[in-house]
Amino acid sequence: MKEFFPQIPVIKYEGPGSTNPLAFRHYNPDEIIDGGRMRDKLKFALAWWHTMCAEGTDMFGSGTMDKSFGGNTLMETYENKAYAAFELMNKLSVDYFCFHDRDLAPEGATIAESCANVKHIAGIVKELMAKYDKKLLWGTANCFGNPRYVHGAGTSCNADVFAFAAAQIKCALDTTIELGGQGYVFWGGREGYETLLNTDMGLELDNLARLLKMAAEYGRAHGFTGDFYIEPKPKEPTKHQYDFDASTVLAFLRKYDLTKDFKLNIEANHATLAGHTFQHELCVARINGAFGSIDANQGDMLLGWDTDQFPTNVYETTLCMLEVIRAGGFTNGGLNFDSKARRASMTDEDIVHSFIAGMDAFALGYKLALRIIKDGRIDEFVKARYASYSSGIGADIVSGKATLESLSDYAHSLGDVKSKDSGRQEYLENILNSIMFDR
Ligand code: XLS
Ligand code: CA
Ligand code: CA
Repeated sequence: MKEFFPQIPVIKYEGPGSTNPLAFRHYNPDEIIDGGRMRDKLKFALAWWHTMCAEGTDMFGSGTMDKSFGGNTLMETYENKAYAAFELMNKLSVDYFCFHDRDLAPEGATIAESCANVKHIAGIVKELMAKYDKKLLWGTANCFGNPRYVHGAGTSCNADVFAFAAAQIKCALDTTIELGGQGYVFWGGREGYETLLNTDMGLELDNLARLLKMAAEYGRAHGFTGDFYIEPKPKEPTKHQYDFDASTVLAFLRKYDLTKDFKLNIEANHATLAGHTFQHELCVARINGAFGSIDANQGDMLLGWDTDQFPTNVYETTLCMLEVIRAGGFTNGGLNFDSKARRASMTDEDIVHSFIAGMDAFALGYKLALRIIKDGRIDEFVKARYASYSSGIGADIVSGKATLESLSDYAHSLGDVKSKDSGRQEYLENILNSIMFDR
């Protein structure tokens, strides 16, 4: 079989002392960590759209990278993307991948042709999955790129467009099931609005819920046992995306009784666009029993858009993994690199450096998160901070025994109360640094 990246070796673990740029220093796929192999705990996934398709175009210029992989026809190009993807995953010990229908295969003249194209490439992908022992983390449908979705898909003002989106989702879901996918993602794409002067928000949200319900019913009836996810994002492409952040999505899922089938796919860059930290969004998902999967990337804090950079900030990966551990680890979800090499990083080596950087940052973050838990000082501080709720009046509040009157009587008996409990943020930040760096 043709090799697409002949200059790239199989990337090996060489340990923290290595200066070989084509080696892992922290990700050691078969090493046991926290009771399992690192590769099974981190569940890294390649995002087909960025790695196999994105050519570095931006608003001001055309592509800087060639992702045709030597294909002479459109279909051959997409076939080659599949072969190249598995070669990369194999060389990088990335065990999962994620796709949109449109990344796998090009759109045809009709929905039937488009779906046949997806099924054709999925046939090749299925064989490659068996050959390389790779798995599908999640699939999704691109219901935002084609101009027909200018007003949204599930929230479009045009019922024919809604039906078209349903057909596309059915095909993408069938493909996900056929490939044994563990998840199916809905990212709102163009589900949002620009102005309320032309928008019936109530109807749009009701319709979006109808579409999700239909997808869940269809998936369950056709053997899909994985998780459906909604991926929150506050803005881009529309000014106001309906799936603004984790809390907004949870309210939506509860209103429409969708919590049984849907969890959250939290993306780091979307969290920061919403004005939250990545850790905040993960925590909201976790404490609401809705933690599902992660789109691993990072944004640029000086830019107001979705830059989808490979994650290298070890504070972020550490605090992220702390949340993942607290959530009990991944079940159907994993860490999908919804990330791309910068436009100016245009060589194949840059793709590999990007993955190594992201994977090492997460492997290191995982080890550091375990160290934080083992150290125990931060957890102990938090526990002690709320100790007043374990006995006396606090225990009555927590158990539901206390009433407004009983609390009023209690407060009157105190006469006055002062809070002298320091939050000790700097002390804790110093502990965090000490756990991360003092060795
Ligand atoms: C775009 C989203 C998208 C989803 C999948 O901003 O991150 O890539 O992850 O549709
Ligand atoms: Ca994403
Ligand atoms: Ca993104």
